[in-house]
Amino acid sequence: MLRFAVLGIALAVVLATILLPPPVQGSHVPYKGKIEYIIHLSGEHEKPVFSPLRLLVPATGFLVNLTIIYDGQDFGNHTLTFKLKTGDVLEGTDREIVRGDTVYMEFEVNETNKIKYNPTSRSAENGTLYQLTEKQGGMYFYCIPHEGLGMKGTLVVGGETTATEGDAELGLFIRAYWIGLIGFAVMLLVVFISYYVIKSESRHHTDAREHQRKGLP
Ligand SMILES: [Cu+2]
Repeated sequence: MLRFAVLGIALAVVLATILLPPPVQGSHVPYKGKIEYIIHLSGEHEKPVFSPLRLLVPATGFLVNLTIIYDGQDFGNHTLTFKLKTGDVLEGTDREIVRGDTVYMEFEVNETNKIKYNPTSRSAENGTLYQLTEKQGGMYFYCIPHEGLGMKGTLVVGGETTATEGDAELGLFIRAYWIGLIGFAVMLLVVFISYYVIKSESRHHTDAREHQRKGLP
């Protein structure tokens, strides 16, 4: 009886591994992917700079996550201010960054020429839509106190690089691969366990028969 139960469970697990769809990870996420940049506020040839000064976003529909670290040469306070060609400054990006600070910014590159940005909660949900400045989807950022010293950078959306998008797809592929491999390992384990349980059960029967043959109670 136990043998059939174990076989049944083993079969169910094997069938479940094969037939059930793989778990969909992050299916609720509305964007295509996330790109993270760590920007250091440092100095070069006695001039303050953003490092890197060029942020590439592979395509629209990406969430951009910035970690801004002021750990470099002391130039007084900085800002990482996004500015449109119209002259409008993205709300909240004019905040001064003191040396030793780490500041986070997150925004969603929404359409071909728009970004959605929420300066307060770090979440792009319910943020404000800002028009980008160039046809390619570019946008400037600069430091208010050091703009004159050339402390400027650009955010470029689309066209320039597809490498990160490719990496994102590769990441998903690798995840699916591992899920498959773990599933297969679990299947093998179940088969081995069933084998040993059934084997021990038959030995048990032999013992029982031996027991009866000897005429023991
Ligand atoms: Cu500065």
